[in-house]
Amino acid sequence: MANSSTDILFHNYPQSPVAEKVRVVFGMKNLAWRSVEIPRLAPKPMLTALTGGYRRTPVMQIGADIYCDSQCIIRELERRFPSPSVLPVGDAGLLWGLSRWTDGALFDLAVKIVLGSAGENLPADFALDRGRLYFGKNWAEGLKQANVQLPHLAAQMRAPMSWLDTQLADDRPYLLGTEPTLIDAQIYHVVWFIDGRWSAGPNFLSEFKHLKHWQKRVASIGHGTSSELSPEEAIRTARNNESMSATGVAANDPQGLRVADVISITPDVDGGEQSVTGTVRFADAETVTIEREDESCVKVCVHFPRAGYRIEPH
Ligand SMILES: N[C@@H](CCC(=O)N[C@@H](CS)C(=O)NCC(=O)O)C(=O)O
Repeated sequence: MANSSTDILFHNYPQSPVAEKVRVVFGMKNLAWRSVEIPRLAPKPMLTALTGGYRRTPVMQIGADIYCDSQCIIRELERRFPSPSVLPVGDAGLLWGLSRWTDGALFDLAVKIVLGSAGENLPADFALDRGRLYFGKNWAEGLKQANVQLPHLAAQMRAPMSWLDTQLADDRPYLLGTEPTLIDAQIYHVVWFIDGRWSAGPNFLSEFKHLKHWQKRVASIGHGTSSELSPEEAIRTARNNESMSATGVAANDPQGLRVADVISITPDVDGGEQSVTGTVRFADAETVTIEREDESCVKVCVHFPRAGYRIEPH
C-alpha cells in the first residue's frame, strides 16, 4: 500500500567527504535522518537497485524519490526544509556558482593530493576503483604523477586555503558572516578530507590559524540527529511509497526533452561509470528526474542535477 513517507534516508559511509558535506547541512538545518551504510567500493547492489546504476556517494532517499549528487540533495533539502536556510536570499546564485569550483577543481585537487600521497600504500582494489573514477582510463599513470607532483599540488591547495584564511581574518564566525551557509559546508568537506586523509594535512593546515578556528566551529555544528537503517529497509521504503515528484519539462529545454522520453544520464567526467536509464518525468535548468523500475518492480523517481551530468536520448 503506497503512502507518503517524508523520512530522510541517507545512503553514505563515514569516511566519505562528499557525504560529510551533506551531514554538515543536516546539522545546519538540525534535521533528523536515517543513515543507510553503503560499501566504499563498487559494486553496491542495494544502492544501485534504487539509483539504476549511479554508484557515487552520497545518495538521499525520501520515500520513492532518490536524489543523486550532493548538489541535487542540498537543493531538495532546502526546498523541503527551508528554515534555517543555507542559501541566504541575495547570495544563492553566486553560492551555487562557487559550489561548481569547490565540487570540481578544488575537490579534484584534494583527491589527487590524498590518493597521490598514499602512493604504494593504497590497497590495490581501492586504487583500481578510485583511480579509474578520478584519473580516467590512464589512471595508473595519473596516480603515479599525483605522487611525483605532490609539492606542486600542495602549492595549488595552499593558495585557496590562504584566501579563505584571509576571508576569516576579521574573526567572523562563518565565511559569509554570522550565520553558516552552504559555502561553509562546501569548503569544510575539502578541509576535513585533507586534514583527515592526507598524512601531511594537519601540518599543512596549521599555518592557517583563522581557518583552523573556523574548522572547529563548523565541526561543532554537528550532523543533526541520525539513526541507522538497513539497506533492505530502505528498499522496502521505496517499494511502499510513491514518488512525490512534479511532472513536466520547463520551456526552452536545450536538449528538447519531453515527458516520457527515454534517456540515459551519466556524470559528465571520464570515470568509467554506468549510466542510468529511465523516462523523463521532470526537467528544468537545474534538475532532471527520471522514472524507473528495477527487476523486482520497485518504482522510483531518480533526480540528478543538470550541471555536471550528460543526458543522452535513446
Ligand atoms: N558530484 C558528486 C561527487 C560524489 C563523489 O565523487 N563521491 C565520492 C565519495 S566522497 C565517491 O563517490 N567515491 C566513490 C564511491 O563512494 O563509490 C556529488 O557532489 O555528490
